Amino acid sequence: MTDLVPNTPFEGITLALSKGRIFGETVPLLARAGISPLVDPDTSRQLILPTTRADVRLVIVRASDVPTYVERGAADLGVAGLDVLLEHGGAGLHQPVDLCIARCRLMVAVPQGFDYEGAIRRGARLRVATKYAALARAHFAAKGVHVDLIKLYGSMELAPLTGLADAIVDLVSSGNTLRANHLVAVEPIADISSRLVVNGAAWKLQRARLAPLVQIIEQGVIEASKGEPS
Ligand code: PRT
Ligand code: MG
Repeated sequence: MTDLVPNTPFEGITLALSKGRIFGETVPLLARAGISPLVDPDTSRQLILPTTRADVRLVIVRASDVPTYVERGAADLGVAGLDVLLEHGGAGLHQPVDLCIARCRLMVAVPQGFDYEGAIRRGARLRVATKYAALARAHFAAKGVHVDLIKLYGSMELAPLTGLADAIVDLVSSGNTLRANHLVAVEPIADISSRLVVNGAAWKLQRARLAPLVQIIEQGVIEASKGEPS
């Protein structure tokens, strides 16, 4: 088996993934390509995971760190939410495949009963808590709404409940988290899914090395969308 001691040169392809929903939804796509991790990141503390293909390994990083690993060439490929790519900028990254996984929407949400439209009509200055400061700033600037952005790193839903903010900008999938916290979505900002990302320079210079794996993953996405069994 490939030696995975840190700093050991690895000649194969390195794919950066975050634990949790992206890992969970990417694994079945990779399995269609004959690639399965040999270690479960939920039970192991290992961050470099060998796979059933000796020439492919996975590295486990924070979701928001995937673009950095791929941009700087520490990983050849990565899987990142469009939210992360838009917020991060995505410069230097080629995005060949929409994996159509980890779908959700980036939304503006406010406490139930808060008159969002009225506040905007009155030209009120809104305090908006979010992890997505760049996306939120661009959204409200395009609407001509004045906002004080409050940068948070998680649990945005708590901000309006404690008086920290009037509104939040966050991802919504089932809507259960908003409901449980007496919040309501009032405005969509973007439809989100996860994308395969490739280092832009590597995509030009090492296309022959990377393209077969990208193609096989893309094929898996197409088959999955047709509901074909893996
Ligand atoms: O959690 P951690 O701080 O480690 O990092 P992360 O939140 O960036 O990672 P992770 O694994 O939670 O999310 C990775 C990616 O999954 C995101 O970048 C999105 O592209 C995608 N995704 C899809 C989501 C959701 N759906 C989602 N529902 N990411 C987060 N959520 C959160 C949301 O922020 C809110 O707190 O789930 C809650 C709402 O869910 P519902 O189902 O109650 O509406
Ligand atoms: Mg999370």
